[in-house]
Amino acid sequence: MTNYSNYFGQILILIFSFFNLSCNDQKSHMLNIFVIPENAGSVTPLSGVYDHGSNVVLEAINNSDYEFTRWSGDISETSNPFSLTVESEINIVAEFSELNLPSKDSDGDGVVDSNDLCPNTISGFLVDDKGCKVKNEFDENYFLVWGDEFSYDGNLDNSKWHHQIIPPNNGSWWNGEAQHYTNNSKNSFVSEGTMKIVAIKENYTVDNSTKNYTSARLNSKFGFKYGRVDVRAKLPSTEGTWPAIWTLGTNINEVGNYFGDSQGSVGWPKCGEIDIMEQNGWNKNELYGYFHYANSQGVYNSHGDVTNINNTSGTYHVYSMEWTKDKIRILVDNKEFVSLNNTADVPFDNPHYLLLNIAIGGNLGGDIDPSFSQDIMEVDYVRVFQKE
Ligand SMILES: [Ca+2]
Repeated sequence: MTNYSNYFGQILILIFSFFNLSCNDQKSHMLNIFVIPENAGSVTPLSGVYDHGSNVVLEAINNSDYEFTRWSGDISETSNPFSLTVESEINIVAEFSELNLPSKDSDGDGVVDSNDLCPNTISGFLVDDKGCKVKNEFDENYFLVWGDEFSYDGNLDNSKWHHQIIPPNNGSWWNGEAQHYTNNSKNSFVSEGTMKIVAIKENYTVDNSTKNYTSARLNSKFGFKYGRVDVRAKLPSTEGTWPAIWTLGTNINEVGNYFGDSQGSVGWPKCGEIDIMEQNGWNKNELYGYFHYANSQGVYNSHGDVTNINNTSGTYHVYSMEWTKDKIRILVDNKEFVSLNNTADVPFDNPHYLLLNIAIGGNLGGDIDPSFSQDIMEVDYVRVFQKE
């Protein structure tokens, strides 16, 4: 009798072997790669499907502030790169750990984490040496965003200040003023913790236009919309000096100013002007705070007031402005003396920059003391604050 069972058994083995062989030949497997912590780094290659028997070289690449620790999941390895043969579906975890870097500054405020008592400072605010925002001394809702303490010597900090020196009105400045503005260090410099703007009686020629006085007119290289400005200053006292601490819209199209046409070109008075501090040349016991602007019909308008003040050249006063979407207030020594409602009819919702200057003569300087030789505006600090 033929042994069918043996014959059948051999066929079964053959079929099984063939099936098994062909399966293994064509089989592919999923390689799943995970990174912990998620933002700590990456692995090459990425997760994917690999043929059975493939050799894969895994390399873990750390992001800054992290280092690779080990491979885990279905394997346990520390070498990197690491080579493995794919023979089944495999899950691999690349583990990283955060470096405890002495130079790490998580909130990017310039103070390293180990010294930072306020490690989550919002970008845009300046901080003290403890990494904490600097509160306004008059209003705790405001924090420092820009300023100059003038704690250096020599030329003004070029990263903060622009000298406006091109006369915009046919070789002259506006308002019949008698000076040229220069970037000469004798007209503006920093010493002993304060910045000096010095108006000097001297002949000076620009483009064939000669004036008998020089001075400086500074633009902040910083524009801001809403906030509080505090400038602590002593003012010149000589008859004919017209000191000013003020703002213009960064969209003004005035030739030679810092912003040029980079933020628009609407012209004056559409750009808006806020006079935080002005004095005339003949009464140094008066202080002007004024707003000049074009109303919503494009018509020039102004609003302002005058207040009494004593000893502006002998003692420091703080000249301030608080600007919100609802109101603009002008203050001296934190006492408001004029304000403007910031309605749809006034154009004070675009960024402004700061100007500091001494003009000589002209509309608000008036007659110049014939014995004038020079006079100074001395500025202890300029600070701009905003709310969070
Ligand atoms: Ca920090």
